[in-house]
Amino acid sequence: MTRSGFVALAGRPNVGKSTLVNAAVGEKVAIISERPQTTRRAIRGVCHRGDCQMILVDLPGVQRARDALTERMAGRVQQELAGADVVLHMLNAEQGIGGGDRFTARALTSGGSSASSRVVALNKIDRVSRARVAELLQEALALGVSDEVFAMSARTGEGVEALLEHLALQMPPGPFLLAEGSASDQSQHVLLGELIREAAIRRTRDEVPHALEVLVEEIEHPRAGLARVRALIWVESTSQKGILIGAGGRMIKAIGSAARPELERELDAHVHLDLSVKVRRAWRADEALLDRLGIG
Ligand SMILES: Nc1nc2c(ncn2[C@@H]2O[C@H](COP(=O)(O)OP(=O)(O)OP(=O)(O)O)[C@@H](O)[C@H]2O)c(=O)[nH]1
Ligand SMILES: [Mg+2]
Repeated sequence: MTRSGFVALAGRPNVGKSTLVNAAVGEKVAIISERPQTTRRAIRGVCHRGDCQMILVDLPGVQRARDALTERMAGRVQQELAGADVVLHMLNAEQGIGGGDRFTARALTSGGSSASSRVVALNKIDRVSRARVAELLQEALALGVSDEVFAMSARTGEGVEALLEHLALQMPPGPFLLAEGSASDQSQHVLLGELIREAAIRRTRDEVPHALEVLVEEIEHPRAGLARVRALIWVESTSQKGILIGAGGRMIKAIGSAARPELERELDAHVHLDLSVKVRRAWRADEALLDRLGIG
């Protein structure tokens, strides 16, 4: 008898939710960066353990909504948490447990889900001493989210398998929900756009990472082994556009060079990448546009 279900990942920005999803799936389905609020969409990553199919739902970090974009992100988090078989609350050992984690813990414990359907993971234990891990595990228990607290490092892989095995045991009996060969539910256009966005946010700072979005307009295969990808990077002001293009076009070239190997791996072809930067004022407040981008 097979088992299957959804595990939704809750936690502050930057705790390593997307890193864990990629580790569980065994390929890159979600982008990762040091900048908080990297993830904007709910991404379903497929993970098989024995006769169990787990669908890990990577979610944006919980935060205060400031505009239509972040409001949609927060709304989607609530919806996914309510619909999951198990909620995994992730904590960051490097930063310690703070107000943001307690806020999430309260939201999870008041949400009507039973304690048995919640699990806590203390991530980034590669950054702290064993004694500190023991201390943080006690603090994690005190959050009251779950009695099941796992220590792990999504980066080194330590503790990841034990966590996944535990999660798999929580999945209810049922047929597989997604085709066995698929790694995620994202369209190729969205995934390629995300890979380009990752290259761009890793090279920018302050408000710029939050102000940019990438739209893949066209993926062509002019001949076997060659793909042509045309993408637009949106920013919100002309000064941000200047930053993204850079002196003599150096920045946009660097973003393209960093993204191209990722796209090539994904498309299994040599890639011609045509990137342009466009100012789209207040796109984060444009509801119709956010619909088109599939956010929320
Ligand atoms: N040292 C260490 N770094 C980690 C670990 N897991 C993730 N990171 C790093 O932490 C940063 C944030 O990781 P993400 O996976 O993007 O975090 P997230 O929770 O998805 O963040 P948002 O999408 O913004 O909510 C990245 O720089 C990762 O490389 C870990 O176990 N150890
Ligand atoms: Mg993320």
